[in-house]
Amino acid sequence: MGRGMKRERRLIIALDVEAEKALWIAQQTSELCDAFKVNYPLVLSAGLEVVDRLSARGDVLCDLKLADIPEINRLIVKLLFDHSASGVIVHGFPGEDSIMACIEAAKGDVFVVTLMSHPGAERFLAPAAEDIAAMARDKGAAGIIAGATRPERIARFREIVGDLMILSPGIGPQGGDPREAIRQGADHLIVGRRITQAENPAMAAEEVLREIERAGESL
Ligand code: O7E
Repeated sequence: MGRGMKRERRLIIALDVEAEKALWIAQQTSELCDAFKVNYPLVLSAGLEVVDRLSARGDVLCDLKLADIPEINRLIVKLLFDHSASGVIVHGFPGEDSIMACIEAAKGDVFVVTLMSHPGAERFLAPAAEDIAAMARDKGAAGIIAGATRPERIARFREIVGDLMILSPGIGPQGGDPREAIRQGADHLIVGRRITQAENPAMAAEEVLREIERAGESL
């Protein structure tokens, strides 16, 4: 990934499964996505070596949603890039010094979470999300995360962040519509269970790719 995530497929696959299945899915889908995303369930069960192993198949985005003081964020970011991560995801609410520590320590992209996709995000994140997006832009993040379950907010984030990347999770089981997220300005969809729980993950990924293409054509 270096600095600058690919924007060819516009799909990131969230590998929230155990290690052997994650590696198997990565093998089936490496040509169908721009990156794999790993989160705590995989990293805590398999260790950071799984990031090294996955990186042989494609770019790996480490989604540990860092939310600590700058000194600790810096140590974690360094560890993740030492294990071949291509990008990291951090929370924006701890403030600009915590974000800056990540950006300074990163050897790749830093993405900042703005508005999450679940219902509970309404109370604390929804009122602060645009401010967080502006901070991510001003501090030099590569992009932001904005849930597909509130597509109308994505259009506003796009106005705020200009040409930064917008990655959007929450489609499928969480209720977000891939076409709508793309139409409102998302660059990439982050998709987990719809692909990882499918009998044929590659076919499920191809189906999502067709939806992304169709949404792009109707813009
Ligand atoms: O619902 P699924 O199975 O498609 O999985 C969604 C993935 O996206 C899962 O890994 C979860 O951690 C992540 N996600 C959300 O679902 N909602 C959010 O608001 C943010 C994320 C996320 O990926 O955050 C950082 C990118």
